[in-house]
Amino acid sequence: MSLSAVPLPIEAERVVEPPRHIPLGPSFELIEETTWEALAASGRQLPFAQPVLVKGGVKHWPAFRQWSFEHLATVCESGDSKAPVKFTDGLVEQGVTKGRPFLPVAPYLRELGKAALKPADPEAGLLPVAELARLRKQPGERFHLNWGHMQSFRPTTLYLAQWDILEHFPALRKDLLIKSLWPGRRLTWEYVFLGPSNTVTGLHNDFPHNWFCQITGTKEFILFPPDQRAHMCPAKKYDWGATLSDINVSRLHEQPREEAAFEKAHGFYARVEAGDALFVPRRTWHSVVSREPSISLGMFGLTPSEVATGGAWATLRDWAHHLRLYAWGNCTCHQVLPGRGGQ
Ligand SMILES: O=C(O)CCC(=O)C(=O)O
Repeated sequence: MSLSAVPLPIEAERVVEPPRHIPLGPSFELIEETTWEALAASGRQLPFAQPVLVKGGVKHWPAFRQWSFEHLATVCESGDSKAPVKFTDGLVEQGVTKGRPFLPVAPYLRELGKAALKPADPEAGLLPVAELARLRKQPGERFHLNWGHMQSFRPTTLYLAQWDILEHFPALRKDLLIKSLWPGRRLTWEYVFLGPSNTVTGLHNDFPHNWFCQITGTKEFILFPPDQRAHMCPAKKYDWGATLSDINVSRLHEQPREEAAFEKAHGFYARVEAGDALFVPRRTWHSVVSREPSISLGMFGLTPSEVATGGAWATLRDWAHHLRLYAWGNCTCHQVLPGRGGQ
């Protein structure tokens, strides 16, 4: 059987038994939603201190018009670039990092394209669409999310996350109007997230500011400013450029200590739809659940001084890690084999 004929496990496994206990979780308020026009009129400059969702913020990009699962599948089949790439094996933030499958991308993207034809249930998710519409009329109102949703499925295990697509296909860069989001002198680093509905990216923060752009599909984001760190249960597990959390948003009901800490947090909720751009300030804790098959792009942007400080610190930590002096056997970059340290 050829590889492309093997069915890919992109559907999340549904959990049918009724949950014994549904956590209350943190309190939230809606993220500030705005437009480029309103931001320009206000004179506000980057980097913003709080997360901001620019509705339709990348609708002017060629990528928004052209990038579909089929289009990217065709690109991935072009030239001599059919080589398999390393996927993530679902969550890398919590628990033991497992081996990551190497797969060709095009058949996976075609499966996602088929799945994207099925409409998503507007009532499912962390916040039903009707409740979101009500909250938009009540700015500042605090609310809780439906954590029962997180117990209704096991996160999809096959997720092509944080893939540096432009390294493989540099011609795609012309579809991204990067300067429209990151003007001025900044070093940017772009990567895509390609996955089905019900992918879960666990709670973590990144050291640079990030413009997160949604090309197709919808994702739910929860975000917590750096001052909420006391409630985030920072993990000892190592990841380049990020701080991870021991809170597993998918299994919160099984983590009494983490659940108690997390419940004290106050955060922002954002529903990021196709064409939106979300600004995630540096060190903002966040976790992401996809509602629909998605093509998303993250763009870290660093000034030369941020490269010299944050970048140098991350690089030093990385050297120490690879010299086995720091967090060896407890990281997202090396697979842990039974009875052995990281490999
Ligand atoms: O879209 C996702 O699943 C994760 C995005 C994210 O965590 C990031 O861009 O920092």
